[in-house]
Amino acid sequence: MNLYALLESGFPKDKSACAIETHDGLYYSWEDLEGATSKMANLLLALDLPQGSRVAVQVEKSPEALFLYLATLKAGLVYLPLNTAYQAAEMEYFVGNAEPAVVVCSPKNYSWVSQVAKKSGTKHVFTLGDDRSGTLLEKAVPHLSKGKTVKRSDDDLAAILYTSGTTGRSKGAMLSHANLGSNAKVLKKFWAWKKGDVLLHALPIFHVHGLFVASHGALLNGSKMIWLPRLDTKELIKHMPRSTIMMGVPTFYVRLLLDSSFTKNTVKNMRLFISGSAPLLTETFNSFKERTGYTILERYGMSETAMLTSNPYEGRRIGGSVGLPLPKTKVRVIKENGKLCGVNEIGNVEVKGPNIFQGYWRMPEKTKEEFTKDGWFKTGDVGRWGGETSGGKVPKEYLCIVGRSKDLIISGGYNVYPKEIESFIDDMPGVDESAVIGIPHPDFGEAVMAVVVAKSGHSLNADSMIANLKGKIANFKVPKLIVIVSELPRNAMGKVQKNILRETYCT
Ligand code: MCA
Ligand code: AMP
Repeated sequence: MNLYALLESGFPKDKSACAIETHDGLYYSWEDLEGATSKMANLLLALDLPQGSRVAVQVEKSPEALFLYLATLKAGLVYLPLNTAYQAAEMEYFVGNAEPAVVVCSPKNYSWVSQVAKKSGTKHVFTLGDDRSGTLLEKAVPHLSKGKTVKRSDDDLAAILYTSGTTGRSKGAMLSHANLGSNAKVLKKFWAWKKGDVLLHALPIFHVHGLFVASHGALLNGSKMIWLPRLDTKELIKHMPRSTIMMGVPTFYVRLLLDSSFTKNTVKNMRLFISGSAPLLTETFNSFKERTGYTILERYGMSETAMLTSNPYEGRRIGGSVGLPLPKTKVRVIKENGKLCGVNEIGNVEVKGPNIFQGYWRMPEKTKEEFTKDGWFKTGDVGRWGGETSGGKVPKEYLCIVGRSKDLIISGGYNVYPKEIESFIDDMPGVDESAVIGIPHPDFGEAVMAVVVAKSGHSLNADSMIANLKGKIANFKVPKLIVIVSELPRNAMGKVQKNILRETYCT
């Protein structure tokens, strides 16, 4: 079934009801949402693209950007969202790898993005601004505001999400209509979406969390969304009294707690706070409970799998645990020798279920490596069942994520792959070598740090290196700190010992 048809089955009968309210006071009814989605879908259909064609989108958050996602589904094409922070070199890689038939970018980026797109053979480049400007909407105007949803089977691709994955360069995780649809249905029930729910939406819509978990929930439940372009604590506090659900990365909760105007009164209408994408510190979990009386529900997932586990809606939510496997999803924790871990034993987390992706785009070998022979996906996360957190004893059915076997930094919910940053730093003049690690950060949870060795006879300046990197890679990947050293610690095999660097800089 086409995922759009599934989502549409949840839209309310009263089409004049509000589907989206924006921060600047605009109201979009369900009729507006369906009409704009159909117009854009009909525009895409008029391009007469072969099945499986990708629509790559790098635009600022707006209701129209969400309608473009829905239109791509409705037209049976494959949606490929891209972080707005990506710069030319990053876009060249994604567009070159995915070879989209359509690219949609912000009007302000048209000159360079269209160059990148043309280089990869993309014929159709549209623009879409966050103020309803751009050629996409202009070209969609003459099209009908009604139309059939293109039939798609369960295994047909709905979206490709680029992720650093467990190793190597960014890979496109291929998600089918059924992968996303099954997860949306499970979450609707598991989190007890109700009539009258209002979702406070301040996440970006180019990742699983904001695009699928949050938006799908509201759409499938026919619920209104209060649509904020980005995290702005004051705006969250302003709109929260009229909302019932919020989803955020841990930084959302850290920042809310720093604001003294965030009180019990702010949350008086809320029923559910959900956190994910990165570990929520038990300190934040406890302080939030103390301030508001609410227990944050933490859940765990990946781009390749959508949501895997969640603390319960009814029942005990435990700080430091990501909860129980979701219905239909199987989770196991495995020792290095392939045996199942017992309670409180640490091992690799592997998963199975209808939500697990179809593989990495054009990387069959990589895909094979990431699955076990008996079909379990290796998450690259390290966990245990039960045990103890600072909140007390954890029941044996609850999963705790204790680390990662993959060399990955998660900063404010964004993944950063150290190898990629190291290669940019190593290419800089005067640099001999570098090692990138994650260090604790009070706001982002983890922050990127680089330890760099200069070539002999050269001197390096950390500040100018940071400034230089800002022009080349997405800002969230740029190290917040660069330290210049005379050499990197190495083991007998000559491998850089990042554990020693972490011990040195993480305290
Ligand atoms: C912005 N900066 C960052 C980050 N965001 N640096 C490191 N990590 C970040 N996440 C940079 C800015 O460019 C700026 O740099 C400086 O840090 C301060 O920015 P600030 O204005 O404070 O940032 P912000 O605009 O308030 O954004 C912070 C944020 C945002 C709200 C945490 O990053 C965010 O919305 N993160 C959510 C990511 C997300 O949705 N992840 C879900 C992935 P300068 O000072 O140089 O200009 S999906 C997923 O992980 C799975 C499937 C799951 O389980 O959900
Ligand atoms: P991505 O594939 O970019 O969406 O990132 C997925 C990764 O985020 C997972 O493999 C975990 O390492 C991490 N992650 C997501 N949710 C949580 C959570 N609640 N606690 C700890 N790590 C998480």
